[in-house]
Amino acid sequence: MFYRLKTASLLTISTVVLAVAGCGDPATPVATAPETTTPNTAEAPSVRDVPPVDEGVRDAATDDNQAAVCKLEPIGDSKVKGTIHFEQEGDKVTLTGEVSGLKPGKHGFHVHEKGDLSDKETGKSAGGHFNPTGQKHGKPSDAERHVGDLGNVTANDDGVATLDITDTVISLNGEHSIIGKSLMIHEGEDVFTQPTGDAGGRVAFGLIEAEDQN
Ligand SMILES: [Cu+2]
Ligand SMILES: [Zn+2]
Repeated sequence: MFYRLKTASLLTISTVVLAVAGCGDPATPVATAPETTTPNTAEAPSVRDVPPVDEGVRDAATDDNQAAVCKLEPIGDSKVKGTIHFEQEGDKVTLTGEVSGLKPGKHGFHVHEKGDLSDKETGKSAGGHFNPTGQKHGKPSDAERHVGDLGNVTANDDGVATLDITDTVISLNGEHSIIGKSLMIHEGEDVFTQPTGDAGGRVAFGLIEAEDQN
């Protein structure tokens, strides 16, 4: 332990702080207190001073989001729910997940322009299809489409849709970023008519949130 005494002079200021703070072991003489307790007390405040990462202040335009998640909740008296994960790789976004409580068959599936889930009876608070480029409604594969046009999901006989969709128009970053927007599932099939595909009522929606991927 004696080798540590060599550093004691460097820790004089800390020793004073330590003494004032009363953090030292009362049974330990002042001269030896810093060698055992100063490193801890010097580190603890700096850890506490690091501001926590606040997901709410992420800037969709400048952030380098690689992953996002959306928890879908039922609208009105539907029983539709699920969790969708988004992963960005280059300009590709892959959506995976499961949605349950659906009627078997196809259901319109879009990113809508607002992340406002306040209207749980109709889902209208989420606004229309996310369309930052001012184009017409279309299929996911169409050159002209709303950025939010993801086509349909298909539920099996048990009412479960398993998603594995790749899209290169939506993004988790930049002008086409869907972070903070909503994901919407409709009662009926998107048949790609204008203006929004005639997919009928809204049965589930959720906020798309950036996720740390560590
Ligand atoms: Cu929609
Ligand atoms: Zn659309």
